[in-house]
Amino acid sequence: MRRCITSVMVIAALTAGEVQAQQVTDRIKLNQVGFYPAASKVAIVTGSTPAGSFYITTTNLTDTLFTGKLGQEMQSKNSSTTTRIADFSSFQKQGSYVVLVPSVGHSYVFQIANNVHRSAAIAGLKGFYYQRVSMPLEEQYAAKWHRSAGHPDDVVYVHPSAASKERPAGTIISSPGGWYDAGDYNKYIVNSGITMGTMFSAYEDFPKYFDNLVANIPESKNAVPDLLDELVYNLRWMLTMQDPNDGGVYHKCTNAAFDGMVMPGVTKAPRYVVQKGTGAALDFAAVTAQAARVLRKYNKQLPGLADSCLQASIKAWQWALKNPNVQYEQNEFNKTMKPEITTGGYGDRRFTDEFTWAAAELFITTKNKTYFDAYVKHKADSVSLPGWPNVEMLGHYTMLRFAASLPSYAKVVVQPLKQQLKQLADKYVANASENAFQTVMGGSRREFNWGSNSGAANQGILLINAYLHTKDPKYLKHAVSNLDYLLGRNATGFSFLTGYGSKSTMNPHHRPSAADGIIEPVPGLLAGGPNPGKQDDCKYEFSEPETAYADIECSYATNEIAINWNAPFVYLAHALEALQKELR
Ligand code: 9MR
Repeated sequence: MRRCITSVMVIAALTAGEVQAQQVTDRIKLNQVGFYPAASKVAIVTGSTPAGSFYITTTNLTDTLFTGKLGQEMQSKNSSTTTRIADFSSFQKQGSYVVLVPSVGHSYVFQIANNVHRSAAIAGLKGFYYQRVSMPLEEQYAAKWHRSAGHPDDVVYVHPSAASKERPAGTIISSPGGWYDAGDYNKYIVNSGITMGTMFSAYEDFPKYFDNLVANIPESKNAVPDLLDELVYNLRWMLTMQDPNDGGVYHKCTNAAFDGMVMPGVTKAPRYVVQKGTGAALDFAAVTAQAARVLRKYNKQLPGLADSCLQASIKAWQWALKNPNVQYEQNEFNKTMKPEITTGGYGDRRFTDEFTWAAAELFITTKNKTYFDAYVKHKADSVSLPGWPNVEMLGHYTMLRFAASLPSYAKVVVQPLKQQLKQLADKYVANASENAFQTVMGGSRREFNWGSNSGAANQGILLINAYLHTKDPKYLKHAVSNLDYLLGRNATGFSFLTGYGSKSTMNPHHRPSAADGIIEPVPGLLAGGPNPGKQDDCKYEFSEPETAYADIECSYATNEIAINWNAPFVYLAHALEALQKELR
């Protein structure tokens, strides 16, 4: 299929609409960052087009390097959008190009290159640095987004909902550091849990890759990988959220109400730790158990941290055994307690998945059979994609990661788990061919919910895990389709990672980005993505499931950023960088 013709030949071949062919159009949706040379490469032409062919040309449109046929028109199941597929996978020459479709126009410029996602992947990790709460972000690391420190959180009040004998309401504790959760300025243990687990798992799955990855953060020169340095910044905050008297863990460190759209550090509203809960205790136990395992080899650089984590984990686990069903009930305690707390809920009602995850991490770290028994007792019969209220899969990933070194009594779980993982991955793979965008994301309208982009990224992680355990390249290929989705091959045509792509999220619901007076948003943050629920009541131009995205500050239901959405992006983008040589 590959052939070379000149622009003169392209133009000569055109009949109607020649002029549009010279103009950039967002009707051609593709990963705006680019493609690995050996990987599949797909662009999607939306709307109807009389053209039968498409061309890959140089960015000045003068040289055509590849000609392909557009696929049959498809009707998307997730909106009224119609599409035609431009597959140029066999074109492997490295460089910068556009896709040109007669009478439609040409796409944004993209690259074909090795390490093509490296910069975006590092930016995603650096996004966490920009969320750091209690330290100034210096210009040498933060560039033009440098800012002074946010909330010091060295004076935090125990809210009546969290009062205990040793720490009555109004007791002052110190809970500095950590990352802001999202566009708001609060810190939530449950959401930190899945975020940290996802990124510690990225490290455990690709340690050599991350050992060599530099993100230009203040700790870059120490002898700990930057990914782990970033995680330790939040881990140290998490440890302050445990009540040393009983091992219970406060649900969040928060304002009573959301701050205005101002810079961090500007507001001085009092901060509170609120009600302890089973979800917080178990997510904390899982993270600290995994941290203890991962950080053990950095005992010299981080003295005592691994040991402290393990002790904290066991104490939190024991608290959860005694308190197995303490839901976080903000609306309930607000009826009788002051101040009323109206920030994010992250209230979960079912804790079997948290028990499963924490048990798995504690088991792998300690090899104590009690935890294995708990893992088996709590785990569900089927496996499912993770999300903040559903963390069981993180435990399964960990069990499979250490399958080879499990004691013999525990090996019984390995084959069935692998089988279930593969079945779920196959279900997702099957969705891609039916999808008008040929991505795994979008198999069902239900996938377009609050934070849908994290679903796309988590599907990618699932496929990467399926690949790691089967070595079947189809899983890797389909994981790429979802990275493509996030970076532009979707019905909105947006690259959802701030700072990456020609048409990327510009107005995230993110207080620093809104208040810093800089046109470009803080880079490396993943927007929530299409969500027809429109819980923010903002004005949306489009409202079908896969198009219901508004790049406006107002839209916290589609355009906020959040650590639990950035984390799976970080995993997926770095995993593909690490595995790029294995792409077919
Ligand atoms: O990501 C959360 C989403 O699943 C929930 O539906 C939504 C409403 O409860 O809350 C989201 O989490 C928000 C949190 O409560 C506060 N910080 C911002 C989070 C992202 O919007």
